[in-house]
Amino acid sequence: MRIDVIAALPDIVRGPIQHSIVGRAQEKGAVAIEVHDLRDYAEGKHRQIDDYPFGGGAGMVLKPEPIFACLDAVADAHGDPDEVIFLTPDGQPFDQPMANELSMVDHLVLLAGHYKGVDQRVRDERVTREVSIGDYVLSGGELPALVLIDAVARLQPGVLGDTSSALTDSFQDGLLDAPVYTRPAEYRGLTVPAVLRSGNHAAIAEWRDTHRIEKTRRRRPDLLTD
Ligand code: 6GU
Repeated sequence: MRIDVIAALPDIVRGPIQHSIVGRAQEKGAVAIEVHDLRDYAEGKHRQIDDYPFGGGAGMVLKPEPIFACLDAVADAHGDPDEVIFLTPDGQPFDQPMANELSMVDHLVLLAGHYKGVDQRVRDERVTREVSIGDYVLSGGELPALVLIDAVARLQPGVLGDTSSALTDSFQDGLLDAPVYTRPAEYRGLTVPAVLRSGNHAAIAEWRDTHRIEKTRRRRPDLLTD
């Protein structure tokens, strides 16, 4: 899988992708990520990437030319992407089914806006999908792009040590995870539920199911009602 990220502040994206599971996914060749600095595609002495909004109003708007130029350069070098995703708070809410769907795509472009937004012509002509990571406002799409990359990279075959572990995640089957414990079995008088140490796999599975349903009912009843 290939992911091209186009960003006004590329350094925000570059740091974290070298670490953790996303870094491991790249080392394993499961995903290739390239981060493009929008300013590299801007013209003129000042390499300006944003400008005032027509009609007035607060905040700056990303200019169309550098974005079109960068998208063209990515397509020339690597072919037309399957999706061009614009990260924006007015997009479709990101969730696990969307992560699963995007993880099966060969080539994604992520456009991380900044300032007040991007010129609508980019959205009309080039963006195939608009995605939000939740109902709150961030100052740019860079952190949302990282969130999407992490969620998608960890689903690539061979990236997680245990291939079944992605399938047992919270949300993967619509329920939250059960509590987990590790050694020591007793710590400061706090013990691990005996069933988890019993070796009785059927009893352990039942304990986990019970706790997943109970936790989901308590914390996220909305997940149980569909
Ligand atoms: Cl994708 N972008 C910004 N700027 N803020 C957000 C967001 C995206 N998702 C939630 N808040």
